[in-house]
Amino acid sequence: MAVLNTTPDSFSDGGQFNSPATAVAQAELMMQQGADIIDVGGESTRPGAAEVSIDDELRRVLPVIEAIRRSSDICISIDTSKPEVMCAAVDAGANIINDVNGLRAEGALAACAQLNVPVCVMHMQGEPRTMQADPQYQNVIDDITQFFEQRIQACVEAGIKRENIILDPGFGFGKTLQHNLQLLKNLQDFQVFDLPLLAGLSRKSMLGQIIGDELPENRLHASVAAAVLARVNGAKILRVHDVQATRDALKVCDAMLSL
Ligand code: 7PJ
Repeated sequence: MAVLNTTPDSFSDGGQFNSPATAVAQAELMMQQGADIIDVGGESTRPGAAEVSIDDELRRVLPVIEAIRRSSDICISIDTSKPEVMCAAVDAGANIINDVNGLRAEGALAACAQLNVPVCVMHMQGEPRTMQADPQYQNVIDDITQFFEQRIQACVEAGIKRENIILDPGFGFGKTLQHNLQLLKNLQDFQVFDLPLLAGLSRKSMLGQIIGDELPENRLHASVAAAVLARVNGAKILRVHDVQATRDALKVCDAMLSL
């Protein structure tokens, strides 16, 4: 899953792809490099990010989704928490909903049940503005397992097919470095649900903390290592910025795992 931000303020590629033409060119490059899914986002969820109105988010993502869909039948996911954006994006050609808020916004469950497309339910503690202030867990694995149980139940009760659910522990979303490392090390614990796991570690600040580099663009090698570790521990989908490097590394993983 290749990240395509249409935001002016995302932490690592903000402002680069916010015209349809540049966004489509970037999407095409990422497809050539081996992306299976293009994740289009119009709302930065980095810690401290400002909120975006429905209209602004629609103005950012719809022209990009429409333009990609005109030129390709690649799978497109829409990174949003707003039911209005979910519906308009699928109408414009998106195939998957990717919600960092785990479908907890009013109307999000009903919208996804109606749309009948795969949905990624991500765990986040708190909200982007304040989530990194002082994240606390009794046990990060058990707490997130419980969250997944509750969200799966809420999804199914709302009419979302269980087989349409993808789970994501939400690396960096209300988690300390220790929490993130525990999640990475024990990712296979979430296989109890027998649903696909998605992991987003690419260029995240937890990697910057480990390697001691403040600049997201200097985290390529750390990101590839993290993607490999997540794959070995059961992640089916990796959300990444650096498609070619991750694709090659995952091919090596998969060659070994297929024995
Ligand atoms: C994630 C995401 C993630 C899913 C972002 C960033 C922040 N969606 N959207 N999982 N992260 N499913 O790329 O650092 O980890 S935005």
